[in-house]
Amino acid sequence: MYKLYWAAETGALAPQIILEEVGADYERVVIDMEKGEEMQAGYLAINPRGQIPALTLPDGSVVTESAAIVLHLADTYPDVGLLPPAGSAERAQVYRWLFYAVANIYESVERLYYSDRYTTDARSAESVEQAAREYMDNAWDLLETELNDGPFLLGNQYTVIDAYLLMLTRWHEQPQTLLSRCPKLKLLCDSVRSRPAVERIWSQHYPQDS
Ligand SMILES: N[C@@H](CCC(=O)N[C@@H](CS)C(=O)NCC(=O)O)C(=O)O
Repeated sequence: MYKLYWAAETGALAPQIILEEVGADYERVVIDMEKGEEMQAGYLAINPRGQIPALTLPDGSVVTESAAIVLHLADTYPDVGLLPPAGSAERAQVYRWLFYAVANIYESVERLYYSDRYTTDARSAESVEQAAREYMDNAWDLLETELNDGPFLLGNQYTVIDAYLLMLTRWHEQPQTLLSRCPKLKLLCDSVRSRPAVERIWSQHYPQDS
């Protein structure tokens, strides 16, 4: 059985969506971030970085990094078709945009919400945040110009990148503003959001939406 180390509204969302999509047997292990459990010894033994998510595989080994987790799960359940065939041009696009999202959008989320880590001068935290906001918006805008008609990044084929992008949009300070500025991204997010696997778990992360 898989174990997903989990907290609401975190990077556990995309892995959990993919666990649901593939029908994997998994246990959700809730880490209370308000109590700082992610920095306590028990969890640091799982993820020494003290970040959510982490996934333990049925053999007991640990995978951290949300993008690695979704790729691994898609590879483990190839018949579900959450990744195009290895070596295909379509798979390359999934890699391209997943790495882009991690390197640019997730990264700017970290700078925005953990600005103190990105400066040695507490007085400049606000300017780190402002730069992160602008960087994030530019990164989303570039993605929007590169998206096709959809509904998903690869057109009709739903893949792991779609769930990942939905997760990232929720961390924008004003997700509705973002999505009204980026209609192709909005179609993608609405299409992922309405999938039964996503419906099943959404309220665990965002009870305020129901
Ligand atoms: N690169 C990691 C980032 C994970 C991450 O930053 N998780 C956040 C929650 S969304 C977290 O645990 N933050 C606590 C911290 O960094 O101290 C991933 O993709 O899994």
